[in-house]
Parts: sequence; structure tokens; C-alpha cells
Amino acid sequence: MKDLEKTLKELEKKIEKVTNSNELNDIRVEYLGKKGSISLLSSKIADLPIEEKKTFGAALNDTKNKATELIDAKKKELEEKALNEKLAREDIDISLPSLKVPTGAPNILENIIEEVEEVFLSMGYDVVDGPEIEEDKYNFELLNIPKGHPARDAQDTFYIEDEKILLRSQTSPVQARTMLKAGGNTPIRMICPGKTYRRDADDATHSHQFMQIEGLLVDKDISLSDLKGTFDVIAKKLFGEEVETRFRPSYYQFTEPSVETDISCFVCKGKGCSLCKNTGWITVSGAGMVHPNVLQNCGYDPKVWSGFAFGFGAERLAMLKYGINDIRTFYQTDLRESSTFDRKDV
Ligand code: 2U9
Repeated sequence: MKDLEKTLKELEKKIEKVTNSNELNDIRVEYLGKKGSISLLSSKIADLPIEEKKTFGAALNDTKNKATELIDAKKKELEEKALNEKLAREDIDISLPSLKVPTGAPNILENIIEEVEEVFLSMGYDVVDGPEIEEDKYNFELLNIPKGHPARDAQDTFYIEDEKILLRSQTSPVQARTMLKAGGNTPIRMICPGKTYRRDADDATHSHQFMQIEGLLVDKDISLSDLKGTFDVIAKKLFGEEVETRFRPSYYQFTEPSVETDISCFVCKGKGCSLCKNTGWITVSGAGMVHPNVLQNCGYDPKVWSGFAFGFGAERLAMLKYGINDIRTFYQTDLRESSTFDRKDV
């Protein structure tokens, strides 16, 4: 009996010093394992007189139970301690600032295109799309740009296959396709925004790829004054109700007469500044009455139908509106540049 008490005391002391579950497991084996000291004591039962067997047996069981309780209690204590340490280690400080995630911003070219689209949609125009890889026929021939014309020069155009397949140098082939599809007997109101390609050396005002927004209206009895009124609407929407508009004579193969369209300078209000080069006027697009040859080529009888067409460079519009002075800005991947632009002097 004394051995049992001694063993239990010894176990208690050892458990007190335990710092981890491995040590505790060793102790469990040492005392309660098959060859453990408590199990070995049970072999002594056989040598005891019959009347002591019962009391010793009961005391032995009691010792085993107490030893198990002590070990289990220590196990629980160690587990709790480990959990608390883990929680302390993984504590999340929700007051810390979060990681900075770069945010996107609307692309300003897309903004301009959407703005122009909205104005024309409100005037009953459709927005039409077309291929960027084009046939010479749609890009030049139907548009009254004959073989041998300087615009067709390989120095100006990206040819893909001989002189037949090319990267469109303007969005006009989309208008030609739309007219041919319409069959020469229905009015047309359309705009076509899209990428165009020219073999220009890139500099502050030229880019070998740029966006055009062209438009076409075909109907009966259309005159230059319809074009003037339409240009007036879009100019005022884009640059402010106070801008005035004017036409200057120009020349394009696909329009006759052709004009360059100006707005009064929205920075100096006509007094003269660096933006308008002291003229008081800024050129924003080209336009004209659709050439009779083009109407004819695209299936519309020029004796019955007339129309006007116009073309904006989307980058030029955005550069004017947002005060950007280098077209290459649009095609660099510097997110600081392509985020929000806000013209300070407007
Ligand atoms: C068809 C008939 C006529 C489209 C037109 C312009 C005038 C024009 C320039 C503006 C700036 C090109 O990007 S830019 O350099 N465009 O001046 N474009 S009339 O005339 C058409 C198109 C299609 C069937």
C-alpha cells in the first residue's frame, strides 16, 4: 500500500514539471503502460494473503484512476495553453490600414466615344461596327480614291496581302458596307467609332494606330446646312453651349464640297491663346457632302439621294477636352496618365 502511495506522489511531482505533450506521454507509458510501474505493482497481488488481496486490489484501482485523472488534467491544461498561445499569435488587428489595391478608372478615349455616341443616338443614329482588316475595295475604291492616289501609297497604308488586303486607314469602309447592305433605297443615319491604322511615325500628334469616329447621313434633300446644324449640336455638347462653329473649305476624295469644322476657342473665348494659336478657332473634324461618285458606287442614286459625312479623331477630341498634349499618352501603360484627366482651364 505504501508503494502505491509513493508511486502516486512521485507521479504527481513529475507531472508538475511537464511542459509538453511528449513528456506527458512518456510519463503515461512509464506509469500506466503494460510494463509501467503501476502495472508492475499489480503483479504483487498474487503473492498476498487472500484477505489482503481485496483491499490491495481496490487501492490499486484507485491509484490507477487517480494517475489517469492527473495525467488527463495535465493534458487538458497543456492543450488549453497551446490554444491560447496560438490565438495570441494569430490575433488580427482590425484597426491596421488595409493593403492599397490599385483602382481602375474609365478610359478617357472610351469616355469621349461614349459621349459622342450618346449625342448621335439621341438624334436617331445607329452605332455600327466593321472589320479592321479590310479589302482595298471598301477602304479606297468605293470611296472615290482611285488606284495611283497618294493615300493608297504603301508608305501611308499597312498592306497585308499585295495591294488587296490592308489594315483600314479610316473607318469609312464601314459606311460603304452599310450603304451597300441597305440596297440604295432606305435613309441611313450611322456613326462608326473604331481603330484605324496608318504608317505614320509616332510623335506628339501622330500615332500609327488611332481611333476615328465617322458619321454618315443619307436621305433625300440633305444639304450643307443639315451638316452645319448637326455639327453645332455635337460641338456644344462636347465643348460647352457657348462655343460657336464655322466651316472652312477643304478637300477630301469622298466628299464634295468638303469642309474643315472649327469651334471657337473654349479657353480664351476667341481672344487668342496658345491652344488656338491666337486665331480664336480650333479645328475639330473634317466633313462634307457625300460625293456623288461615292453614293453611286455604294448603290444610291445621286439624283435622288444626298447625304453628309464627317470624321473626328477621337484622340484629338480627348486631347482638347482634357488638355493632353501628346497622343502617345493614350498608348502608354502608365496608369497615372490614363486615370482621370480634368482640364483645369475650362
Ligand atoms: C462614306 C462617305 C464619306 C468621312 C469623312 C472626314 C471628312 C475627315 C478626318 C477627321 C480627322 C480623319 O481622323 S481624321 O484625321 N476625317 O475629315 N471623314 S468626311 O466621309 C465619308 C465616309 C464614308 C461612304
